[in-house]
Amino acid sequence: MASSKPRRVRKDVADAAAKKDTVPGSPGSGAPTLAEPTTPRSPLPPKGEQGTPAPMTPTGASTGLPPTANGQQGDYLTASNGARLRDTDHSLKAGRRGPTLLQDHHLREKITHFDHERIPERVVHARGTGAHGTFTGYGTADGVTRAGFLAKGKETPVFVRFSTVLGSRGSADTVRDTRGFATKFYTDEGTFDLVGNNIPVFFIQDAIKFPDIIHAAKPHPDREIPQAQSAHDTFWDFVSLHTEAQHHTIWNMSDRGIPRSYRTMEGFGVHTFRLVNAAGDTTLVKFHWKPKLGVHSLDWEEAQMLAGLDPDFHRRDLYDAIESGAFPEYELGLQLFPDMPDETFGDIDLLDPTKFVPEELAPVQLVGRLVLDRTPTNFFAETEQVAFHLGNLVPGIDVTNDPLLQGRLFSYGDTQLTRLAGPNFAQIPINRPHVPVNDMLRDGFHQQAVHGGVAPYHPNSLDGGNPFEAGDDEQAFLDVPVTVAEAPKIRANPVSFDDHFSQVRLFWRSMSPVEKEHIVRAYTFELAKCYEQTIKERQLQCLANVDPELCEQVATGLGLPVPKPTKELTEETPSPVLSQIGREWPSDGRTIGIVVDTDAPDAGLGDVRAAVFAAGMVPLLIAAHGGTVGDLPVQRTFATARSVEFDAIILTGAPAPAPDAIPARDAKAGAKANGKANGKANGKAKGKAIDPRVLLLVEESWRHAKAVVAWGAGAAVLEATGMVGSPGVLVADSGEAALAELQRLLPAHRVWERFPATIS
Ligand code: HDE
Repeated sequence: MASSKPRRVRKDVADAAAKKDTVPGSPGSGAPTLAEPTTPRSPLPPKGEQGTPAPMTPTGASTGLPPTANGQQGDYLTASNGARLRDTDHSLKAGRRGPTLLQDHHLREKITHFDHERIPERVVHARGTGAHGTFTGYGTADGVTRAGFLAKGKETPVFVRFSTVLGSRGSADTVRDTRGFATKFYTDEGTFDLVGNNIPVFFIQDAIKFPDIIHAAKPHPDREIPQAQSAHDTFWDFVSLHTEAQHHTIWNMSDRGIPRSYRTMEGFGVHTFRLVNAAGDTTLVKFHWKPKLGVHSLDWEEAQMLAGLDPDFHRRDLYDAIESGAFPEYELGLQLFPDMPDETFGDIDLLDPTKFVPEELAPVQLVGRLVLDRTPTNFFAETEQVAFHLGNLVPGIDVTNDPLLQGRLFSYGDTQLTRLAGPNFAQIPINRPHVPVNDMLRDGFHQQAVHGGVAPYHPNSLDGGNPFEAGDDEQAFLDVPVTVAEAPKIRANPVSFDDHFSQVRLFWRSMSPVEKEHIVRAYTFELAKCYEQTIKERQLQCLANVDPELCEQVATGLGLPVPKPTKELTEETPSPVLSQIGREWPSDGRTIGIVVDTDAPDAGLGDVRAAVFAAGMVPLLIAAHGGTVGDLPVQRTFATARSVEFDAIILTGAPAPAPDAIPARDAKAGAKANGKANGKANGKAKGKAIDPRVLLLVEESWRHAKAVVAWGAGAAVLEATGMVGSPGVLVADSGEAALAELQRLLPAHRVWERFPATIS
């Protein structure tokens, strides 16, 4: 019979067991498992000023908890119930060599939680990165909208998530793809989500086609390749059959498909929205984001190299810029159109999301400024759990009947039900409005609120009629009472939606010769990756309907016949603003690689580095080994530096190869062979061998049209590569002069004249 007395461990038995079983370093042995940490101390403070905003309850009231309240608190490791833990390194076993006990609740909790750490990634835009910031209104939109966050001087906290569309969460940043640019404005009138892309048009005109385009663009269902690419048969099969996709596709094939940085990328709301002012007057609008640093892209070879060398390139660039104080900035702009019954502007149907309105016809009016100045404290909690929704509108902004927009109004809330496991995703801290929430939504998975009252229905008398509906003059959101024409139910588009080619041609004609060449190369590359001949031919037919020269060049590259157009080639007026080339941009935040010879550092090195920094750029010293040169830190070594990271190179020396890097005999033979090939690129100048990694760095920079300047001993590198005299490759008299040359070259982003285009 079991004893009714509580069981006690006899001290003498416990002591004996401890003695027998104890090994140094095991719990209970008296010796710590590791030398440190053994003393409880406060958890790490949030990064700099980066504490998340104090958590709000779903009713908007602050919990009064410190900023990290949803993270770590207190000194001791605890279980999820708050009980302090003695040991988290060993499971509870029946003896040292015995089986693990089911009763080990800490083991089960730890592993169960881990087992469920992953949530489904977004079905599109899975790969992304986010940042916090502030939006400040200029007050210039007051006449057209009553949205309070656009008022003069009004500051609104925001969270932005940038993304690619096709790739999985772990895919590379620099793939050729559309980029998402989604902004959550936590306004005083509720949350407003502007969920845009870096391309102002979309693949399809009706939301019902979204699963089709995405199924076609995602990896093939049998082998699940290629990852994050459009260069495959199913993509080109769809876009060549469904020709309304051709406009978006040419933007993707242009340099816009491979942005240099999220900081040099435009954003577009794509659809036409409707603004309403205090008097109730309406205006149609298209939203634009204009980056302060201008629009700039990678070279295709750079993009491909980066996908392997630094798949996190855009993510890193964003964080580095913010953490170094070079805060990314964008201005919000509006293209405004009279709200006429036909919802067109000139002959452009404003409800067709495959069309844009050239800025020359409707200028972008700037209405506010966005500064991103804080990186997320926790990627999962913020960037991964943020849930955008086009239905998050504020008074003064309403939707139109764009059939793509209408479908999106459904999709964004719906997708979170699976991704964030239930209907209460708006209560997750990053999604919480910064105003009181007083909804009558109740219960559901992961409900965070403890709702009071007994009458979550309207009207009620039991809760005193609370909460009340807001009157028109109490900041209520009003649906604009747009007249809906009496019309038959029908599955069809407006006739104007049938024009699939005129704006593709407009875009092509707006490109500079070098950009046209890039587009030709992109189509040729992508189609050459397709296996099916009929798909290539069908896409060539589409290109024939865009422009004969484009079609001919791509067909030549593919070795296929050039088809004749089957549509009239309309005379489109170019929109010069679409070109990224030919304008000048600020050089802020650009990364300058400074090559240093540690054996003979130039005396002016420190001054140049300081001057680059003072000019608002990021100087990175590159040398044969880590450590310091004088008192300057070496930030990259020849082993870790690749040209793709830098916007320009300054050569302050001609470092010799490491003594044991290349056997002397081979170096000589190699130099001889190279010398024969091009006369100069023999890795030697004036008899001195140069580290081949430096030569590679400089040659790649040259191939990618980047400025390379040298002074002093650095000039020998340029001589060795045979580049002197090439546009944008310069030998200066001093460090100061070298920097001045760089500053002259950088505003154009690249030295485009180095490769004169052969296309007109
Ligand atoms: Fe999206 N889109 N989309 N989209 N979209 C999603 O929502 C969808 C479209 C865009 O960083 C999903 O929360 C449909 C246009 C961005 O979290 C999903 C249609 C534009 C993001 C969805 C479109 C976008 C998304 C996946 C056609 C530019 C990333 C996860 C009707 C104006 C947001 C999620 C973030 C994400 C559906 C078309 C931009 C499935 C049905 C046009 C930037 O709901």
